[in-house]
Amino acid sequence: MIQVRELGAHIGAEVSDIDVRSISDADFATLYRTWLDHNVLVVHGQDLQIDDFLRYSRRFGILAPHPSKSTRHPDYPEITMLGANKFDADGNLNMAIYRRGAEGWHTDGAYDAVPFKATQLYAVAIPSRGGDTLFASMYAAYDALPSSLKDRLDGKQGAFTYGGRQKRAALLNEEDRDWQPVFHPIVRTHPETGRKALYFDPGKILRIEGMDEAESDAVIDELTARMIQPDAQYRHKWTVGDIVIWDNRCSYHLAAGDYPPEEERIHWRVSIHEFN
Ligand SMILES: O=C(O)CCC(=O)C(=O)O
Ligand SMILES: [Fe+2]
Repeated sequence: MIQVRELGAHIGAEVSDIDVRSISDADFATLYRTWLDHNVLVVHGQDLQIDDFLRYSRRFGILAPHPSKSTRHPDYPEITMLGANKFDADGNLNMAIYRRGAEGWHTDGAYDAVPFKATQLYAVAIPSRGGDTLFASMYAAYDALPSSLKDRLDGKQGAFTYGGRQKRAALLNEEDRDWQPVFHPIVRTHPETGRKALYFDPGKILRIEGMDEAESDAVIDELTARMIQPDAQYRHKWTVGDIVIWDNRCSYHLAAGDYPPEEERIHWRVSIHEFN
């Protein structure tokens, strides 16, 4: 019998007493429902090979290689290696690798025409301190907006690219840096729960369509200030063997990016798209 425990208020749940390598369809359905209800799902104590992790991840959807080719696993393109090769040949710390995901609250995949539904991480090596991942609810962000702002955003599309207004592209190969904008509604209805979320990413958005530049910039600043609701957060402290999956359609996340750089912090990571 799967045990479910809520973690943060409005976001985060953990399940115990399961081995993801041999979970039945009925138990997976419970797990999946728990994930949809809580946006972030934690499973502790798993002892996985890469094939096990891929097989389990494929139960959630279709895996896609990340656009950052240089950080893919050499033999498994669908696996991104977080934290690997963070020192160059001269011993310099590569900040784009060390601080990946730590530059600001974000959702993964807003740069894709169809943003991917989920990201899943498996903890392979964890430092002695620091290196947490923080999560916050997009539903709570939407619910807390003043109604005048909700009205202004109704029906508006955002234009997004990989590097956003800062043109951040350190992890992309040269040939992949010319990113064409894609468009998503800022108020996005979750396709499975039917709930409205503030679909927003300050690091990837270029502008809000249908607003002049000054208004768009002002609204982006306002949404940046409002997107994180303190009472709808969960902070994950990692242990080796943890699996955490988050729903990019209804949650933001942020890597703390603060662990001792000489220590290892390695995760296998997959991007998961909806089944067609
Ligand atoms: O390393 C982390 O804690 C999260 C990094 C991140 O933002 C991601 O994998 O999408
Ligand atoms: Fe991320």
